Amino acid sequence: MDALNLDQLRDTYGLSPIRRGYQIFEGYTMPESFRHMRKAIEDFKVYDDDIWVTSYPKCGTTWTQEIVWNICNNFDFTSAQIDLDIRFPFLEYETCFYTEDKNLLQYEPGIVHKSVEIAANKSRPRFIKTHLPWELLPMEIQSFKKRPKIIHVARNPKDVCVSYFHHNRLMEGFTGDFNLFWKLFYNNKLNYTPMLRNVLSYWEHRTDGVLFIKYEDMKSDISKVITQIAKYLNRPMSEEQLKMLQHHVSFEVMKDNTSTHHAPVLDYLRKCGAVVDNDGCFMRSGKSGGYKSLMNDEVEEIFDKWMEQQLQNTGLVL
Ligand code: PPS
Repeated sequence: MDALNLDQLRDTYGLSPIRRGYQIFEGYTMPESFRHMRKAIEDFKVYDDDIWVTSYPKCGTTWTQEIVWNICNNFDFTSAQIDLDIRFPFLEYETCFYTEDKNLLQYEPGIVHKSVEIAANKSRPRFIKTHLPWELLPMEIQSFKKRPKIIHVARNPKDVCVSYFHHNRLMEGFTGDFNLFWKLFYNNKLNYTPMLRNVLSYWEHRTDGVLFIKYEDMKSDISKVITQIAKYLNRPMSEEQLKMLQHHVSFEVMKDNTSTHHAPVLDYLRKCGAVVDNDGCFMRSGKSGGYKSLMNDEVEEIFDKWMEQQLQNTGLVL
């Protein structure tokens, strides 16, 4: 399938009232609406005491955010009941779900529209989530003029692809099937792709103070990763606090914790007509290796070769 066909198919199955088109910025595919806020993000004022969680979508961002926020907020699980999107704003939310339609904007829960401004005006220390690659971050970070804490979480691309497929049907108006979706992902037609280039853009900066963690390590030993994050953030914690946090961020507990489900945004997207999978939920399966439910051996082999090629000589294993 050639690139032109894929562009057409993406526009047939991947557009909605909150997704008008796509455009390339610094070699990364983004919603075309990113052009409205690129300058504001480039010029975004950064503080040394900011705490950023960065990731390619579906790598464990929400999980990491909940851990980081609680470590930095004295394990105050009562205040943690406030919606995560408010506690820990998503810098480019407005780009992902863009509309100027006043009929739709009336339903916006005050989190999405003007997200750059919302993040800028949070009280310090600010907690900021972004899926942007290093090359599209504020210039003050790229130039090391400011040195906020940056925690990047990565995940195996096959699981990411499957999780992103469900996400696109839940939140981004994608009406196609997985057979089309993986080709769009693999051929860098989806938001924030090329995925591995995005991840590597942070991997390359792990010696410049970026903490790089993996979803798979969180699955296999969450207390070890929580301890690693707390150490990076210079926040000592007791054994008891560690145990409480471990419980609070377990999949079973987070699945019932509506403050981490993006419920207000999902409600808004539903009203915008962007939810295709009406039975889906944000906390979906929370497994490593779950990609096998949708990805056949042939596609898996294509992904394995692609990963091997992209990651060779980088030292990164996903
Ligand atoms: S997003 O939309 O990009 O912010 O999504 P993100 O939070 O990065 O990733 C969502 C996936 O992470 C899973 N998740 C968890 N897994 C294990 N334990 C916990 N606590 C947890 N919290 C979120 C979530 O279920 C998504 O993965 P899939 O494979 O779709 O289930």
